[in-house]
Amino acid sequence: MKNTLKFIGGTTLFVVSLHASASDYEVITVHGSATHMQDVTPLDSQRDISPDFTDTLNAINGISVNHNGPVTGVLQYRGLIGDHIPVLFDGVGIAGAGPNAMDSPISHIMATSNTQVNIYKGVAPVIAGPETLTASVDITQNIDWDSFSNTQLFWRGTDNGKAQYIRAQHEEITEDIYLSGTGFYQTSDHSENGNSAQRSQSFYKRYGGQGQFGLKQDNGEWLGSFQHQYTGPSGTAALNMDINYIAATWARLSYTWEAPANAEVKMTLYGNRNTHDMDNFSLREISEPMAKRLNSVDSQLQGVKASWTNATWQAGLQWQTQAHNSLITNPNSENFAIVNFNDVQRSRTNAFIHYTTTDSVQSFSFGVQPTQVKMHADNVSHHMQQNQVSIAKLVNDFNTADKALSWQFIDWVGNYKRVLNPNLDWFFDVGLKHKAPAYTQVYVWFPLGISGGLADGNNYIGELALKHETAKSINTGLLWETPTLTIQAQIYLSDIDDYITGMPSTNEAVNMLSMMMSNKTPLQWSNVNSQLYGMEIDLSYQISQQQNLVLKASISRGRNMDNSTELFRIAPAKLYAIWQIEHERWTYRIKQTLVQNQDNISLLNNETPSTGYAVTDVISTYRAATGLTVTIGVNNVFAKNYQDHLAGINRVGGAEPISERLSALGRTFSIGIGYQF
Ligand SMILES: [Cu+2]
Repeated sequence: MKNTLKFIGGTTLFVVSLHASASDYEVITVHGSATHMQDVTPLDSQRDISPDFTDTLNAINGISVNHNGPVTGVLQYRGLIGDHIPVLFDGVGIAGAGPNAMDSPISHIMATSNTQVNIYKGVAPVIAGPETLTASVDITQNIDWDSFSNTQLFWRGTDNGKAQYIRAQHEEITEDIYLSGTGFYQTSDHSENGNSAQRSQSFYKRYGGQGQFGLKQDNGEWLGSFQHQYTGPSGTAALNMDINYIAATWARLSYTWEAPANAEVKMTLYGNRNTHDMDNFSLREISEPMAKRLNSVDSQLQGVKASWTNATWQAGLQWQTQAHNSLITNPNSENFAIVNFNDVQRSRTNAFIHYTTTDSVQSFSFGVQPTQVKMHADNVSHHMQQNQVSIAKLVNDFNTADKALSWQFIDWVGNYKRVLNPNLDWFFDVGLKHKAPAYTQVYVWFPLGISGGLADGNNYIGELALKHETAKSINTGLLWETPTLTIQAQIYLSDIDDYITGMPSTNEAVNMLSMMMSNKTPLQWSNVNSQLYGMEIDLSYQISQQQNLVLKASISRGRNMDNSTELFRIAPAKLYAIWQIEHERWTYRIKQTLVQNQDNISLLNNETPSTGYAVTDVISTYRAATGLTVTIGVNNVFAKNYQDHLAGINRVGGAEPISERLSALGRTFSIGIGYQF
């Protein structure tokens, strides 16, 4: 292990990291930076048997993954879900193609040797980006210039899912040039639950590649990356359709100039393009041919970000624009065509200034960020608009409405740290932060099951008059550190005015159509007042040279204060215990997960209570020879059949009951072989 000192956003951050040559990462990765609590977790592609790194993400305290399909995980952090919690890649965002988060942000994470999940816990400073209501999640791939050229090969097979994962990466590193190429392939047949029954729509297939380069010059550095990922036929049992394909490409190019007076100027160009088809008949049974639906969507995003940093100040400007289209057709009916998003555009401009001051006992940072979000949408159409009065009204209402919208707001964030004694730090964050609506919350004009990944089974309708969300947040915590024991405890409270959630629609035409099509009363995106609060405790104890114990506990609540109800799909209380034992060439990890039952449910979103569960995983790594590691794992050792509270609701049927939560993986044996040379 080595300590690297990084210069991030005007604050000095100590990051404990291991080069990813072996699979033996330390488990706990909680850190205090100069003024913020921060969590840095290397992506563990060898020990994590989930296709989308859910095991790694779930084990970060405060994070949970809501699953609508095996490769369609929607991140939740401290009760904020989906569009409420932006996920960045190297500091900038990507636009997903689908309005239902089938290509959710975390589905774009590709494991390279240097991929890390970075979270500003508490109230993220403005340098973490605009439209982060509280915390921010950033998936980074920092180049390790001190490393050496190498090739990494990894293969894993898991028995009962017949899943395969293959990954290869080559890094070429000289003093001033870095080149890396990574490719991966993963596929799985239907997997089985704890009762050995087939899990509905649990198959997937993905592959992709990434190239990364770095070039050091006398007083500057170029960095670039390009990623393409293709998702083939993959199930999403919690949604009305499955994935036919998702083709996702992104590119980033940045230049950092070491400016005079110890300053740094950085410029980044970034963009992505995703195309995606989904349907309700290729991969699942359908009752009648006229009910066939094919939804073709695309999205693209371009942006530029520039910043100037010195020891105490950081200032910057960012602009990005994204565009979306969506067309629903029926392959058995030539006329059938619902244009549900037509050239929707969402553009954002923000500026930020951030100040940090540090002395031997305390640190303080303060930031301001004015942001403007603009959206517009072109006219829509429906094949029935000539002969159905209600549809004609909705098309006409939307097409004649003023669809050019804008929101302005200013974020204010203060972070404070005080050293109480040599082992104990106190952190306090306060923030007033904002977020404009997602395009799906504004421009859905026809009642459809478009929920931005909530997948609650309801039909939704947009609201052109939505206000932006305003979060007033505080977060405070203590960090106790000795050579053998680290304890961190945090509590948080966010009062969010105009929080956007679905409330029963009062539009008669919409309600009638929704009842006619699917016998459901739709929800309309609405502003309500909400509150999120909770706590987290992280503990790491070095029992001996060879043994380490980690405990992570989290509790979160989300309340709609307007009608005193619970927010939807909030993670229940969780406790992780990880006991790691090193013995000669072996490392054993025993992981115990305890999840409480969840009775705090949202009836409006058809949510039902869930029971708690306990699951044990055992993963052993054997260092067979230099560079050669073998990982043998048994996940869910006692073959517990359980449904996680955040699992999607089965809308397909199959061996598992319809309208109930999808089961988790049953007992799963896996073997992985990694070779680095
Ligand atoms: Cu989709």
